[in-house]
Amino acid sequence: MKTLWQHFHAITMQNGNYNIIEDAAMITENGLISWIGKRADKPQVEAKEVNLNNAWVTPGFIDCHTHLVFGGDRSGEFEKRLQGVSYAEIAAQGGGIASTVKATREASEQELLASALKRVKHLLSEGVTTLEIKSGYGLTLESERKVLKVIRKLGEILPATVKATCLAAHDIPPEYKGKADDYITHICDVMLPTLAKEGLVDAVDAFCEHLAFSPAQVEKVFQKAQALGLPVKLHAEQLSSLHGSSLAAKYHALSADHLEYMTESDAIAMAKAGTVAVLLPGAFYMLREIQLPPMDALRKHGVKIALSTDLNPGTSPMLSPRLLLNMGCTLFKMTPEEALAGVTINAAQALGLETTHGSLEQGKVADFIAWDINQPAELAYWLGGQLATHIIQKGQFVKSF
Ligand code: DI6
Ligand code: FE
Repeated sequence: MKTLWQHFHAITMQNGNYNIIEDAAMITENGLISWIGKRADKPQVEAKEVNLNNAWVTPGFIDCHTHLVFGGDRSGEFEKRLQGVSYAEIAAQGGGIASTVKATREASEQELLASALKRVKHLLSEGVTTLEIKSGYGLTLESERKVLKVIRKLGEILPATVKATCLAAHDIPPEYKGKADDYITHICDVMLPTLAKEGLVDAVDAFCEHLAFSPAQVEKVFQKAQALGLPVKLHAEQLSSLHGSSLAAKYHALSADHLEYMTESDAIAMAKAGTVAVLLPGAFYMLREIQLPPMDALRKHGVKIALSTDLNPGTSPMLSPRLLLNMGCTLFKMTPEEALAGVTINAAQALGLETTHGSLEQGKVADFIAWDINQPAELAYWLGGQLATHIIQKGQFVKSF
């Protein structure tokens, strides 16, 4: 059955720009967009008609970097940081990622699923129709598998496309303290091959930083991922410059993420490789960072820029993709148009989904949001508020407000 959607203005995001079609119409069929254009030009078809009441319509939002499956609660750490204790100090005292690892290992699959559902529903009600979720709070084969299974389950039950990334190289687990190389060997010889074979992994990530893994250690993980036919991505240049983003580019990574400390030479390498720069202003804001990602170098060399919540318990408890748009603009000096590209077409590319998702074009998946706004810039302008009126995934209403 076809559906004809009309009486709306489309912000198509084709080619990364707004590419607005005023007074648009769209035909969807079997979950895909079979036609989109000016209402006056629409073909004659037999279809169910939906009137969107002059809403503005964007592609569904894509959150391409989250850690939303975890046990425990770190709001107490937030209070500590407000009293002046740094993120690194908290980590050194056994808090930080290690405390979430402990709680995640102790939680059952059911508990992890229930708490993740509570968080993810906020993202979905602000228009997220595709998201990536990382493991990385288990750090043993069994507990990484448990988390990845929860991620697969979320993909089955949510009205959203969910990609699973294995981030076993997120931190050095307590049983490998002082033996990071041995843990990397375990990841490469046991964890990745096993989890990949079980069909639980769509991509492989690592945390390249002084307090986590060196570029040489990350490279071993990348080589294994490549041998298993899995795409890679990397947490790089968040707190210091180790040129992890250039290493990511060398392995044709889908994305390098964070990037505050990246250099122009990293940007050149990423542009050449087509590696997307995923910026995470939530973590920047929560950690009160002051070093901005090199926006001019990214633009100059034509690196695609995506934005993501980084939803995680330690550095970015961000439940709102619209607040993310605002932070991309206010903190990282993006334009509202760049910010919107960052949560649509460029985020799709960061997940390897740019041919099927991220813009309103014929042949793409019919994931879209209707907004009660008068100008596209309002999406990034209002701080909070309920602006979405309808969320449509694969051509079906998921939620109306
Ligand atoms: N960078 C981050 O910002 C998160 N992970 C990472 O590699 C932090 C994760 C946490 O503190 O729990
Ligand atoms: Fe992250």
